[in-house]
Amino acid sequence: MTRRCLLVNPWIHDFAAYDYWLKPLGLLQLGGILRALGVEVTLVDCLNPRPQAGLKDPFVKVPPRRWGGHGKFPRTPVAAPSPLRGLGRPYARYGISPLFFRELLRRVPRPDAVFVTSSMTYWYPGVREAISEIRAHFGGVPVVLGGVYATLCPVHARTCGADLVLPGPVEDHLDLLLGEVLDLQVCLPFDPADLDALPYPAWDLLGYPDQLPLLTSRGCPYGCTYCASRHLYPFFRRRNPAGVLKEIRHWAERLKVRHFSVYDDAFLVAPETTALPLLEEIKNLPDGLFFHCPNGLHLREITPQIARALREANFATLRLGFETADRRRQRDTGGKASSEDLARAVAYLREAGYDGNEIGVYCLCGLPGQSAAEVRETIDLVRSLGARPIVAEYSPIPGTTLWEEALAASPYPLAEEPLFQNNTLLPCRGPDLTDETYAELKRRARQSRHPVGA
Ligand code: B12
Repeated sequence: MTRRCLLVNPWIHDFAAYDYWLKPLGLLQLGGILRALGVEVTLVDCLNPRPQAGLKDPFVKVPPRRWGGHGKFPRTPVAAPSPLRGLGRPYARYGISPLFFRELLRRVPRPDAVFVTSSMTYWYPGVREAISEIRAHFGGVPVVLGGVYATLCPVHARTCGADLVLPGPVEDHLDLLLGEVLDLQVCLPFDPADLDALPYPAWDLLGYPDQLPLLTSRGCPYGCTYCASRHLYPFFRRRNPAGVLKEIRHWAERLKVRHFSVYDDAFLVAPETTALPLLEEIKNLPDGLFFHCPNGLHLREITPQIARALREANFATLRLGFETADRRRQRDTGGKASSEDLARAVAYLREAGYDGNEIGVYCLCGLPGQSAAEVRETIDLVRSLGARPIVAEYSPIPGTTLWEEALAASPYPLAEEPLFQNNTLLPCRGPDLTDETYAELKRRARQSRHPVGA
C-alpha cells in the first residue's frame, strides 16, 4: 500500500525576519528520500505566501521578491510569548495566515505521518503553533519533529507537541522513520552515508524556485567556539564536484532556476577538492546563472586564483567570516582568520573585479566579554580595507564551546528558554553595548558603503 507523508515548514515568530535565501533544504531532502522510496509526499510551507495547492491566501499580501531570490515575508503582529513580554518590543508571525494553513491541511489527503522541520532555536513558537494545528486537524497521525532546533535543544523540543523528536541528520533515522513510523519494509536504493548518493531534494514541491540552496559539504574542519557546525555535523564531508555540477544543471533545466545559494559552512576549505574544480566548471555553464553565499566564507582560502574563479563563475553575493579585529579573540575563538588574512582576501577579490560593496564582511557583535570598542574597531578595519562591514549579532548556541561563557555573561536564562538565544536581543552583551551604542555601530557599518566602483 502506498504511504503518504506531509512535510511542514513552520512559521517564524520573531521581532523581525527577512527571507535571505532561506529555503527548507533539510525538509525537502527528506522529501526527496521518501519519494525515492515510493512514498507520496506533499508540502505545506508556512513561509510561502504564494498560491499553494492552487489556492491563494486571502489574508496576507505577497511582498515583492528582489533580484537573487530574497525578500520580505508577510508579517502579522502577534502577542510576544510571556518570557519576552517585558521587553516591550513588537513581535510577529511571519508567513501565511493560520486560516490558510488550516485550509491547506483540509486539502491534504490524510497522511500516514507528518514531518515538521525547525530552524533557529528561538523560532520554536512557530513550530509549536504548526504542530498544534496539525494535531487538531490530523489527530492520531504521528508527528515527527527534526531540524536545527530539534538538534540543538532536543529536550526543549519535546515540549512542542510532536510524538517524536529526532535530532541530527535525517539519514541517521531512516530505519526508524521507515520501519516504525511508516511501517514500510524497504531496502534503501542508496547509501545514506554517501552525500553524492542521496536523492535530490524535492524542490519541485516548493512552487517558487526563485533561488535554490546547494550544499557541497556538511560540517566544517574548524572548531570556532561560537559556531554549532561541529555539533550539528561532527565530521566534515564533501560532495564530488561533478555531482554538484550535475545538480545545478538539473535544477537550471528542470525548474529554470537562475539563482543558487551556497549553504555550506566551509565551502572554500581545501578548495582543490570541491570548490575550485566546481567553480572552473560553472564558468562553462550557460550564461545567466548566479550564486550567492549568505553563510560566511573562510577568507584564508581566498587566493588570487579562487577570487578570479568566484568572479568568473558569477558568485554575486559574497559574505566573508571575519568576526573580529581583536587578535586575542581571533585566536581564542578558533584561529579561523587574522586581520592580515582579511586584508589579503579583500585585495584579491578587488583585483578580481569585485566592488567594495559586493564584499560583505561579517563582524560579530555582542560576544561574551566583547566591548563596543572592539566591534567599532572591526567595522573600521573592514571599511579601511575597502569592503563592506555587516554587523552579525551573536546568538548563543547550546553545545558550542562558548556556551558556558555565554550562560555566565547573560542576564537571561538562556538554557531554560531558547527565546533568549535570539541574536537581536544581544543576549550576552556587556554594559557598554547599550541600545544607543548598538544603533551607532549599525549606522557606522551602513555608512561604510563605498562609492560604486571604489
Ligand atoms: C544557511 C544558514 C543560514 C541562512 C539561511 C537560514 C536558514 N535556511 O535557516 C542565513 C544566512 C539567512 C542565516 C542567518 C542566520 N543564521 Co544561520 N545557518 C545556516 C546554516 C549554515 C545552514 C542551515 C541549513 O539549511 N543547512 C542544510 C540543511 C540540510 O540542514 P537542516 O535543515 O538542518 O536539515 C538537516 C537536519 O536538521 C535534519 N532535518 C531537517 N529537518 C528535518 C525534519 C525531520 C522530521 C527530521 C527527522 C530531520 C530533519 O536533516 C537534514 C539533513 O541532515 C546553519 C548551520 C548548519 N550547518 O546547519 C546556520 C545556523 C542555523 N544559523 C545560525 C545563526 C546564528 C544565524 C544568524 C543568527 C547569524 C547572525 N548572527 O546573523 C542569522 C539569523 C537569521 C535570523 N533572521 O534570525 C545558527 C543557529 C542559531 C540558533 N540559535 O538557532 C546556525 C546553526 C549556525 C551557527 N553559527 O552555529 N543562516
